[in-house]
Amino acid sequence: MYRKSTKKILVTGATGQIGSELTLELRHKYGGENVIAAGHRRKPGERLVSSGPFEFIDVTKKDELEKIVKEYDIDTVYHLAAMLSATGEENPQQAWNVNMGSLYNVLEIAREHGLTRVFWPSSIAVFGPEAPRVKTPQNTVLIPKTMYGVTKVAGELLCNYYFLRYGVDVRSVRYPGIISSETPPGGGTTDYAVEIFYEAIKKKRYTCFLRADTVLPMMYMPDCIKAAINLMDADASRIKCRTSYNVAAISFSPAELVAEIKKHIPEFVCEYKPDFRQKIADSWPMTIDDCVAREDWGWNPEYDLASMTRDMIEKLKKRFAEGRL
Ligand code: AKB
Repeated sequence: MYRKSTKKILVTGATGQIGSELTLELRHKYGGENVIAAGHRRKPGERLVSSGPFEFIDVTKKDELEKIVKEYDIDTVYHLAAMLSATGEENPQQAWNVNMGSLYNVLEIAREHGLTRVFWPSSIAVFGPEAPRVKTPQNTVLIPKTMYGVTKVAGELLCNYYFLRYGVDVRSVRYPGIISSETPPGGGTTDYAVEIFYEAIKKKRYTCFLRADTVLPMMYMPDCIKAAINLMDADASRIKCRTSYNVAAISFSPAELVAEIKKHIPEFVCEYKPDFRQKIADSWPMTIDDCVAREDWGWNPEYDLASMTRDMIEKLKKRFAEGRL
């Protein structure tokens, strides 16, 4: 039987916070030519363009997506393009269209073209205040209060449906806030935990849009990439959850993060001016129970608050010194 020897991967949302780093890691693993990066409006960084193919597509348009899938003979999709929680509240209709329209297109194309695997990130935003906020379990009530959360719950159900009905091997994790040093996030409620590092290094001051005591689940980028790749590499027999897996790493408040940053930058000062994002944060879990992901496919994060903070500051200080921040 004919078998393709190499995976042909498409990453949508490749210019975004997760996409820009995940694409490079996948290219490292599978070869630059075999990982096609797709973005929409944002200009791709130099490394993204020089390390493999890059295409501009609008993932809400099925024909644009399908053209790339056919042209490159794609068998695996990491579908990351999405609007996040805070921008989603500014334009809920667009958030629904982008998040649900694009996921529906990806799943339909996976069904029609028999794609091998699809990765789609869900989020802790699927939970609302009715769910336990401490050690939020894998299976609990999902009544999100944001449109972003609504699209993530609906998306999880759609993924599960496509698996059960059509056998599409779609896999997902519920990411917490992601902290990264390469590409800043855009439009999320957890974005403060990235902005704070840039401002601490550049200005030694930051005004936080959440209250000092707002504890949220977070994860450092190397663990975020590890979660996606380990889940996609796992044997299908180990994937028992086809909605989305809880994955946890670190939970902290802005005050705890400030105290950790001060160990490296003692003169750093943080003020607090909560805005509309506080309400979103207050509806989300504080800590996550990820025992199912640990049991099923061996999830095990590496970074804690201290090691993440040290690494972020080291990387950003270097870029600042080189005039690249
Ligand atoms: C957001 O804040 O919207 C995202 C998320 C937790 O999914 N970072």
